[in-house]
Amino acid sequence: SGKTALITGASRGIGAAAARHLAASGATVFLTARTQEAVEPVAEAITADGGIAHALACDVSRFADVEAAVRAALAETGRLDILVNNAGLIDPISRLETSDPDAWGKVADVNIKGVYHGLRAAGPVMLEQKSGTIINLSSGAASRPIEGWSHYCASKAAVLSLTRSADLEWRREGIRVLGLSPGTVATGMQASIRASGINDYSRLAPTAHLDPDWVGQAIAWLCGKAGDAYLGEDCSLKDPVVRKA
Ligand code: NJP
Repeated sequence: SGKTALITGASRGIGAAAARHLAASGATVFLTARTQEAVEPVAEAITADGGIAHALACDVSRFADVEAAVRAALAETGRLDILVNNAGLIDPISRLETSDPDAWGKVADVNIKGVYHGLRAAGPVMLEQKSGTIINLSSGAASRPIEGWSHYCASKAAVLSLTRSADLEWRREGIRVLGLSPGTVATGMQASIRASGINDYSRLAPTAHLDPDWVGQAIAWLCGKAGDAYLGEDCSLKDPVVRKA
């Protein structure tokens, strides 16, 4: 494709799968996670398969890290076509009354602020290019409560809301911002959910889960569609509050 893609949380799970499929489609991929060591093997495997992959350390809860990752991609390829705001966590799962306020805030820092940081760092670059696709990983948990997941449900609802705001402001400038809610995917996150034993999700058999590779494929497919093939929740047309022309 000749495109440049930045994927957060690409050391495993959905992010790693998305990076593999984006690289297979011809994109130069920048894989990020909190440490370079965690993400390096995934990048090396992509390179061994003939792709172009770079591994970077980037804690999405720190804006300076996200900005630096965007700058690194720009320095190498001169552009940024795709951002997958994928990094996220659910631990520690806990009922509200026993939840740890610091841990609750950490989930908000990664799941909500991390996505905002990605939008804030990539947005100006894509606006300048007048093109780009951003995919934010939300969840079905955005629209319903799940016992023990108050932090996660709230954060994923915020991701959808951020997606709507960015899409409203940027779609006319040629940038698509999509939210993806894939369902129950067989990754390390599901292992945490099973270990918590707190609700029905923890009893779902691993065979009832989606393969993260399929979700990665879906992400690459969405990114490959032309700008007019907009897929996603078309909320911005319902009752938009737009800036004055
Ligand atoms: O998660 P997992 P998934 N800064 O645990 C990274 C959503 N989702 O693939 O730093 C930067 O395998 C971490 O890297 P490391 C979900 O909410 C999932 O299942 O090395 N990166 C790792 O690469 C999330 O938004 C399901 O620990 C940070 C990655 O994030 C996304 O999909 C269903 C970080 C997590 O890998 C990927 O989830 C659904 C930080 N501060 C939505 N903290 C599902 N699995 O069922 C963590 O609807 N990471």
